[in-house]
Amino acid sequence: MDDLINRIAYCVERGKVNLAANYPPDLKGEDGAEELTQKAIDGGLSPSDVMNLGLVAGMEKIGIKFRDNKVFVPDVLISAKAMNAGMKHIKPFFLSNQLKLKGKIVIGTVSGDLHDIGKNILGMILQGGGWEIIDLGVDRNADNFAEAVRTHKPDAVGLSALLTTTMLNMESIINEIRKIDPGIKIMVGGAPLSSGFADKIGADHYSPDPQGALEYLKSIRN
Ligand code: B12
Repeated sequence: MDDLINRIAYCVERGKVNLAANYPPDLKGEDGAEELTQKAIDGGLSPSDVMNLGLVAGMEKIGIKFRDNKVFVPDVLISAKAMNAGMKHIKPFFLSNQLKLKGKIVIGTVSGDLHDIGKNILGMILQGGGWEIIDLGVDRNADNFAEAVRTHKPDAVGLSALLTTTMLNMESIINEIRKIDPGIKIMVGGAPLSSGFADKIGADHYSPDPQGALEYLKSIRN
C-alpha cells in the first residue's frame, strides 16, 4: 500500500492525470493520480495519508523543482491538474469532517494589475500543500481584501503584483487588512518585488516563489 501512495505522488509530480491521459508519454496506458487515489481509498488507506503522503507530497516535489528552475509553468499546471483529479476522491472526507485542511489563505492580484499567472501558481502550490485557497482574482483593491478577511477569517493573505506601478498599491491594502485583523500574516510576491520593499510596506513575508510562501506558512503553523 505504501507503493500505491508513492505512485500517487509520482503521478502528481509527473503530471499523469488519469488512465486516458497520453501525457507523459512514458506513462501512457497506465493509471494516473485519479485512478490510483480511488484505488487507495477503496483499499482502506486513510484519506489523510493518501492526501498528505501522496497528492501533497507530489505537489511539494514539483514546487521545489519549479523554485530551482528545473521545471516550468506548464509542468506546474499539469501537476496541479493531476492533484485535483485525485482530490475529487478525497473531497467527500472533508465534507464529512473526517479530514481537516491546514488553514485558509486569501490570495489576489492587487488593484490596477491584471496579471494572474503567478498568483494562480501560488494558489495551486499552496493548495497542493494542504491549505484552502480563497482566490479573489485580479485588480482587487483594499476594500476587496478587507472584506474577504472579515468574511473568511483566513490564517494569512497573499498579495501579488507584476507592475512597478501596482506594487505601490500593496501598502494601503496591507494597512486596510490590518484594520480588520492586526495580527494576520501578510505575504507579498511578484517579479518586481524585493524583501526590502516588503519590509518597507509592512508585509510579514516576501519570497520570489510560491515554495518560499509554503515554507513560511509551515513555520507559522509550527
Ligand atoms: C503575461 C504577461 C502579461 C499578460 C497577463 C496575462 C495574465 N493572465 O496574467 C497581459 C498581456 C494581459 C499583460 C498586460 C500588461 N503587461 Co505584462 N507581462 C506578462 C509577462 C510576459 C509574463 C508575466 C508572467 O505571467 N510571468 C510568469 C509567472 C509565473 O511569473 P510571476 O507572475 O512573476 O509569478 C511568480 C513569482 O513572481 C511568484 N509570485 C507571484 N505572485 C506572488 C505572490 C506571493 C505572495 C508569492 C509568495 C509569490 C508570488 O510566484 C510566481 C511563480 O513563481 C511579463 C514579462 C515577464 N517575462 O515576466 C510582462 C510584464 C509583467 N508586463 C508588463 C507590462 C508593462 C504590461 C502592460 C502595462 C502592457 C501594456 N502596455 O498594456 C499590461 C498591464 C495590464 C495590467 N493592468 O495589469 C511589464 C511590467 C513592467 C514593469 N516594470 O512594471 C512586463 C515585465 C513586461 C516588460 N518587460 O515590459 N502582461
